[in-house]
Amino acid sequence: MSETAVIIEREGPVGLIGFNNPPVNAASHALRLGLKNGIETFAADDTIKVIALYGIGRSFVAGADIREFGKPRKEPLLNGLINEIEAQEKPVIAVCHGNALGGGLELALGCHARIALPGLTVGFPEVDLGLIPGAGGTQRAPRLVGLSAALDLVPTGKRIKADEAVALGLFDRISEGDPRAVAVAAGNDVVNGTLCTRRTSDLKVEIDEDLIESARVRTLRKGKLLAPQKAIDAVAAAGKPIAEGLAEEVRLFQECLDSPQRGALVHAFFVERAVSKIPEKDAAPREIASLAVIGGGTMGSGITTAALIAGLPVRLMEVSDEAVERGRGTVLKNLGGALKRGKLTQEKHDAAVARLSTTTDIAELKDADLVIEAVFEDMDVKKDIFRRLDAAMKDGAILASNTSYLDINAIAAETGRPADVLGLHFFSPAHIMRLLEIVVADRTAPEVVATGFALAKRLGKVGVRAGVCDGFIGNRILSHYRKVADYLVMDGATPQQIDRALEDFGFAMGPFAVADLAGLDIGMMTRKRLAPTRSNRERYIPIADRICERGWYGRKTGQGYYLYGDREGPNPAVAEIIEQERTNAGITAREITDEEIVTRYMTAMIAEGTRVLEDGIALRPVDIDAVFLFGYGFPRFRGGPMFYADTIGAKELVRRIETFAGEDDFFWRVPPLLARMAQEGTTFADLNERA
Ligand code: 3H9
Repeated sequence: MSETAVIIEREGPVGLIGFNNPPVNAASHALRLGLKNGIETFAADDTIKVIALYGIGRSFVAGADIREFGKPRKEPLLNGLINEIEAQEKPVIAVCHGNALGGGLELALGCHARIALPGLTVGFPEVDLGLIPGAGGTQRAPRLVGLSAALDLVPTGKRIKADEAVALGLFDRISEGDPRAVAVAAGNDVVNGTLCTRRTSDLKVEIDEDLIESARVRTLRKGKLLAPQKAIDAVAAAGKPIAEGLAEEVRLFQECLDSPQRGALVHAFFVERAVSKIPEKDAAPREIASLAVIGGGTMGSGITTAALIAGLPVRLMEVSDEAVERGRGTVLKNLGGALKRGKLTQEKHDAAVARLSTTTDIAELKDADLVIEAVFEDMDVKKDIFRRLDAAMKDGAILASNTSYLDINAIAAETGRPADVLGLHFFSPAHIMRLLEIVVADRTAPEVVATGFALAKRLGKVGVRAGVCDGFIGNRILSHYRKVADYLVMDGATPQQIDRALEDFGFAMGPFAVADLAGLDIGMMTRKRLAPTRSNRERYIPIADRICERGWYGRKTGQGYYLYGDREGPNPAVAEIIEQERTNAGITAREITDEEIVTRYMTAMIAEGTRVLEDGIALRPVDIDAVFLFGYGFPRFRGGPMFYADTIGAKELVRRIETFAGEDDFFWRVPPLLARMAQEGTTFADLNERA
């Protein structure tokens, strides 16, 4: 007998249960039903002496089916099923390949022996989804690997490979071969006594309160997530009898399941995958076997580093031998850093270095399949480079600009091949930040867009499709809501209060700390560039200009909003500048609460995000969420700005904007789309579903 999601077969004394639920064998309702049926069938069959579970396709089981969270639960539940499996009289073994994650690993731990295939990855990624393992993992893992190793796995979501899993005692051995064949062989080993079986629950674990306490301190240092704390609580219960520990786990799992963080983190998981669903997804990408990068500054060398790490040969071009050497030096430093952090082995590091070549001659780039221009933000310079690239590059090469703001249509128009031109906007440091905005100009060919997405994947980045406008998705929205921080300072808050309030909300860094890090001269250049188009109705805050006039550009000059070096802390001279500017504008500072800071900042972000959707610059709300989660340090446990917007609701957002418009009806305008949503009672999630 067989179910679609589970294939049941007999091979002599071995009862085989094969999971067949592509693409990752998530433990969906159908899979659980099939598994239960298989176990019961073989339990009642006297010819079967051992039951072996294995995965068909890419994986053993990648965990519970994430799509089922938040919906009514259907029996059999995974935790109960695993307990039943462990209680079986006939030995049940798990043969795992690909991924055994979350509930998949828990299923294996409930079996009586575990075989890993080489290449297997195991771990408890539940905490990344705002959950804890809820099917016995917090009780069985410590029993198998001890408290210390369990605390290194369960609250962290860390994924480990087969050899480490065996070394820790999580798995019994590694066997090579096809999963089904290994399952048959291992089953026979159980029958002939060469593979021992036991129940994990029969093992005991000592709970050392000091270890628990230090895990709590370590976890708290990492931020405001609920699940890792609950995971530690659950592991701490592993010292109790198994039934009590399992009951405690169920209680803590439910607490996490009901928390808003879980909804946001599950959304963030799907965001990363949803953004690759683009209109051009069926176009065949061009092959990219080599890259050229123009510009060896921070961005150019970061992009070069990312491509070298991904295995691509890169030719880096600069204007002079000295500039080439500087760029090369930065790339080597970046690669050295990756080696030190364990991101690269020595061998891979050396191979990456060997793939780097440099030149000062644009003609030498001609054979590259893709060239990325990453020089400073000056339209004339970029146009000149694209004219020269058009003349130099082979037919079919893709010409990309890493501009953060400028008009890709205007750049493409300088070439005789606008269909081959697009924007590839990396975020600094480009070898670390995961976001890549793929900016599609009016005439960019579908296969060129598809190539951008293929490149993002190859570089381990999250590619997000963006349309052409000043700043694309991220920087356009940023330049809007960032003004709110300046307005709030002018009206009475300090930059430090604003940073703290937004960091408490969950941002990795507040806007003034970020400005100091990026360099205050960058904001100054943008303000200068946009000055001719600025409306005289726009409220303009000159504080940042006053700071820049003193030559204070933030971290790199030792001071900005904050002091750096030996005298860390808020810059007292900036407080004087603020005071002076308030006096000049006739403003008396008022009391501003942290709540007001977050409310205004987030409302402005959502309002501009809505306009980006109205203008078709972002395809869907999820694309905006992805940009902010992967490029702007937006707190993952809040799901992204548009997901967060739904937790407030369109009606309330409209009310807020209308209230703020009482003070400034130029900045605070209700986007028509938001007004419509408020009227219809719809959400950004509805827009995602409709797209
Ligand atoms: C859990 O187990 C709770 C239990 O403790 C307690 C229960 C009581 N469910 O990533 P990919 C989809 S919590 C549903 O592109 P890859 C994914 O959305 C769970 N769907 O492939 C995508 O769909 P689409 C703990 C899932 O090869 C497609 O599969 N487990 C699930 O790059 C391909 O995914 C996890 O957190 C799922 N569990 O990476 C594991 N997983 O094609 C999360 C994937 O429509 N998953 N999908 O866009 C992963 O880490 C990666 O997907 C994996 C494969 C490494 C498995």
